[in-house]
Amino acid sequence: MPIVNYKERNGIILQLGIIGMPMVGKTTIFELLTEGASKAHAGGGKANTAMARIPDERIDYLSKMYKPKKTTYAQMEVVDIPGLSPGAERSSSVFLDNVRRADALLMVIRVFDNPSVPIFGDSINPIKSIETINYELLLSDLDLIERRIERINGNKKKNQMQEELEVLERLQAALEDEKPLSSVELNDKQKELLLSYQFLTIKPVLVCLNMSEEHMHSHDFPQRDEVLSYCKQRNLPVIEMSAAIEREIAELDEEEKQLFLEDMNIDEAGIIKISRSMYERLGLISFFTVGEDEVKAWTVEKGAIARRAAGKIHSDIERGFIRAEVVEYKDLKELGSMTAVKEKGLFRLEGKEYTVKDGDIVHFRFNV
Ligand SMILES: Nc1nc2c(ncn2[C@@H]2O[C@H](COP(=O)(O)OP(=O)(O)OP(=O)(O)O)[C@@H](O)[C@H]2O)c(=O)[nH]1
Ligand SMILES: [Mg+2]
Repeated sequence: MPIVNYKERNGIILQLGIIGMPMVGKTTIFELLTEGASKAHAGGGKANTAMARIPDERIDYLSKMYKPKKTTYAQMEVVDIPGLSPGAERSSSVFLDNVRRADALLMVIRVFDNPSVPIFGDSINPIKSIETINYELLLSDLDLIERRIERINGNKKKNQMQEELEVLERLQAALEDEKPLSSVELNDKQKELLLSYQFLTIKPVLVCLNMSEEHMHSHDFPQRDEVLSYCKQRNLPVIEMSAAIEREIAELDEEEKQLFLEDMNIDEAGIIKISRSMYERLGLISFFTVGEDEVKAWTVEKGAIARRAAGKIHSDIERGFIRAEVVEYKDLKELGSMTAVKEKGLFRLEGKEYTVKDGDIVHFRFNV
């Protein structure tokens, strides 16, 4: 499991950083994810940042059902991170700083073949690209660890820092072995110790293979098996998509889009897979609140109890929590109305220690 500091992030929006070699489709995917959002086009080597809504067909459905004044999807912030310059002495600080800030990384890898887009390096080589990018992140962590170890060794109170030193040395060994820090088994106390370092290779990574139209049609590309098994061995989730196709269909309405995807032999748009996969990787779930005013998706970590979920909405609701009225989305969808759900006895009252599930529709009773 990745080390994620939920405590620190409570109330803060998730940030997904898009990284990759030059000219692989990063900005195209950024634009797709943040379609329609107001964008802060930074320019001058700075990162572009914008909000992206996390597509969720459950929210689409609930919104049709309740016809609320407002429909709110879960959101994330997406950053199009420039400045990865493999082969240079060091990656730019713009690159590293932005990676450091991100909660998760989308690694865009070029698979598409397009004679009019220059290739970085000698040829299109997904495994080599993944290795090169990982190496940049690894070097940055190694650098940090070496400096810290040096400082501890030179410290008069070195004896009191034995535990930290031991962990750092284990991490150093992993990095020297070209393994990301996320692969190192640590206990909770050790994880706590490390949170302050903001290492890069503990961040959850999704690999996005940016394929061409022909690849999508045939569900294949050169060395696909090798690439997939390479990622599997390293516990890297993979999303196969074509940014170019998705850009083409972005203008279409939902129905046309679906037809087009079917025609292209694609089960689901890549950008939907990206947000779902990121949620999974970060151990997050959504619960919903519904009504005539608003239908809304809320994000909490898996395992969150009802009181905490209430606190996402308002601290008053957390403090004055009485009961959570819970209905499962799948029951509501199956039975078609809240009345039918209640008649079937599928409406529950839960206490503050109840563990919220993905897809719960919740109404909190509280008093202040
Ligand atoms: N054929 C094809 N071309 C693509 C695809 N995705 C992106 N391109 C093209 O590749 C070029 C680079 O795309 P960008 O999205 O700007 O790539 P980038 O990674 O942001 O590039 P830099 O920011 O310059 O490093 C553009 O001309 C895109 O139209 C794809 O899936 N298929
Ligand atoms: Mg770009």
